[in-house]
Amino acid sequence: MKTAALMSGRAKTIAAKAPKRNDDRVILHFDYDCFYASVLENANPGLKGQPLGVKQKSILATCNYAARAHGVKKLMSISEAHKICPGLVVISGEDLTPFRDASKRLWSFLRSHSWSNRAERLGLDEVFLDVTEVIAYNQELLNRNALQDSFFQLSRHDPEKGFGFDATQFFGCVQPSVDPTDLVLLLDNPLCVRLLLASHLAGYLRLKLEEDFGYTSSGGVSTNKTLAKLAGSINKPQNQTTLLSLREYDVQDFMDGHKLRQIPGIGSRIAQLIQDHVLSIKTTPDPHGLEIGAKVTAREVRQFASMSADLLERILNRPGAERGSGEKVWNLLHGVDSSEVKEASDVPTQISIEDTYMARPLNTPSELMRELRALATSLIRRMRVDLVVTYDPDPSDLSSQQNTQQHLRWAAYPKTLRLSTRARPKPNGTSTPTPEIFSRNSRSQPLPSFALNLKDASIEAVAERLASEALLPLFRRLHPERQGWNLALINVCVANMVMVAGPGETGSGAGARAARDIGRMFRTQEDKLREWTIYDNTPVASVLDTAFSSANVADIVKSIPQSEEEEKREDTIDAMDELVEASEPIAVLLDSDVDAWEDSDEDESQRCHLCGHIIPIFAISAHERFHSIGD
Ligand code: DCP
Ligand code: MG
Repeated sequence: MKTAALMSGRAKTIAAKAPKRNDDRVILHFDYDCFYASVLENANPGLKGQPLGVKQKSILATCNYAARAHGVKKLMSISEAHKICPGLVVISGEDLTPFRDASKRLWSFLRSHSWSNRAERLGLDEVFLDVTEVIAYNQELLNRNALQDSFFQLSRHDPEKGFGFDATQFFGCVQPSVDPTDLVLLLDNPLCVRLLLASHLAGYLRLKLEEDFGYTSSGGVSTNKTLAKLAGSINKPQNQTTLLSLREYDVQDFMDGHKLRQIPGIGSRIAQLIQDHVLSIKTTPDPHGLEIGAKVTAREVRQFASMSADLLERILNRPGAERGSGEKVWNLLHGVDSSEVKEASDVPTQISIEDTYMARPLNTPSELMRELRALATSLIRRMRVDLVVTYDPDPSDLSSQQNTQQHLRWAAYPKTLRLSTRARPKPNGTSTPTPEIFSRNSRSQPLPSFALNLKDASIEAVAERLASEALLPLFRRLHPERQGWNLALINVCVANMVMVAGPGETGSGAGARAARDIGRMFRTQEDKLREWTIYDNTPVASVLDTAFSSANVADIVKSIPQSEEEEKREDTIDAMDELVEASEPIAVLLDSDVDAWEDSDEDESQRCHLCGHIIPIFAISAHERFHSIGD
C-alpha cells in the first residue's frame, strides 16, 4: 500500500527507543480568537472592525486582529501600541467577569458534544474536547457509497440531530497535506476516517460558536491533547488543522520542527535546563523568560548524543523536581501524551484571587491589611457566585418559605484557604531568577467556618473577619517581620472542594446513592481536577477602606501565637462540616474526607520564570501550558 511504501524509507530515522503513541482517542482543541477583545466587541458591536486593545495595568492583555494588522501585539505596552497604531481603541479588561461568563457559556455548549463528558478548559479561552465516542459511532454509520452526502449524528437517540457533510474531503487544513486523489485510498485506514469525521465535527462546532455565540476560533484535531493544541496553532485565526498522524514520522517531523518552549507541558525552567545541556553552556536566565528554550528544537534535543528519558531525568533532577519529568518530556518530544481530557464539572477546583504591586511594593501593616481585606472581599464574592446555588424550598416546610435567604445553599465548598506572597527581587543586581525553582512562599489552613455563612453575614463582614482572623495569621507565618516585606504580589485561594448534595438527596434511596456516586466521582477526579485554575487579576485596591492603623495590625500580627493556630485547624474542619450540615437543612456532606488536610509548611509553590507569579505545585503544568498559548 502507498502508505506503507512511504513509511519504509523513513522509519529507520526514528530511534528504536522512541515511545509508542496511542492513537485510539480523538481530541479536539479550540482556542477562541483574540478572546477578551471578542468579548468586548460582542458587548459593543460598534467596536467591530476598529483596532481594539484590551488593557490590564499598563499592557495590552490582547488586541483584535485589526490592531494586529497594524503591528500591535499581545502584551505590548499601551504607550508603544499607541505609537504604532494611533487610532487604537483601548478598553479596560481589568474586570474578568464578562470574560469568565463568556468562557463558561462557550464551554457549556462545547461540553455537551463529548459523550464521555470530557471537556476541559485551559485558561478562559481554550477547550479540549474528547470526542472519541461520538466519532466511533459515526464511523460505524459512514456509508462508503454516498460519502458526499454523509450525515453526522450528534445524538444516539435522535437520528435527525446532526449535520450533513462531504466525507470525500477534510474540513479545514490538513498537516501534512493530502492529495485529494489519495484520500480514497487513505479512507481504508480507520484512523484516517476518525480524523476526517473529527475535522467535520470541529468545523461544525466552530461554525456554531461563530453563528450562535459570535466567537471565531482556531481548532486542532488529533489523537492527544498536545498534538491537538499544537495542530490548532498552525493556522490561526479562524481556521483549523487536522494532524494526520497516519505514519509515525508524520508526527515526529511535526514535533521536531517545534522549539522546546513551544511544546505545551515543557515549561521555561525545564526548557532552560535541557537547552543548557544540549548547548553545553550555563546561560544566565533571562529575567523575562522570553528566550528560554527558544534556541533548540525538539529534533536537536531528541538527536543529541545518548539522549533518552533517563538522561532527561538526570538533567531535570533538581531539588523539588517532579519525579518522572524525564520520561514525560521524552514522550512529549515524540508527540506522546496520555493525559486525559478532564471530566467536565460545574464546580471549579479552586478559586484564586491575586493582585500585584510592582510599581509600589507593600511594606507596611496598614497597606497589607487594606490589601488582605480587598482580596478577601473579591474571594468571598467569587465563592458566592461560583459555588452558591438557589433551590426551590419544600412547599410543606413553612419556615423555609418565610426566609428567602434559605433558598441559597453551597453546591460545593472549599476546605482549604491558602495565602501566597512574592517579594520584589532585590535591587542589588540579583534580580534574575535564582536556580532553585521552589520557594517557601505559601501557607494554608482550613477555611474558617464563618466564611460559609450565607444567612446573616454580608460579603464585607465575612471578608473583614477572613482578612483579620485567617489571612493575617497566615501572612505572619510567612513573614514574621513586622514590616518591610517589599511584596510584589499577594494571592489568596480556596481549594479542596467538597460537593454538597441538593434537596431530596438526604437519607437512603436514589438521592443518597446519587450523593455517594458524586462523592466517589470526586474522589477519583480529585487529582485530575486540581489543575483547573483561574487567575483573577482584578485589581481590588479600589474597594478598600483603611480602617486599621499600622499599630493595630502590628498588634494583631503579634498577638496570635503559633500553637493557637495549630489548635484552630482541627476545630475549624469540624466546625465547617457542622455548619454546612446544620445551616443548610437539606444539605448532605457528600465526601467529607475527599481531601485530607495538608499542611503547607513544606515547599508547595514554584515561581513562574515567565511572569514571576507564584504557582501552587499542582497547578504548575496548567500554568505553563497557559503561557505556551501566547508565545
Ligand atoms: N491573557 C492575559 N494575560 C496573558 C495572556 C493572555 O490576560 N499573559 C488573556 C487575554 C486573552 C486570553 O487570555 O484574550 C487568551 O489568551 P490567548 O493568548 O489565547 O490570546 P487571544 O485569544 O487574545 O489571541 P489569539 O487569537 O492569539 O488566541
Ligand atoms: Mg485565543
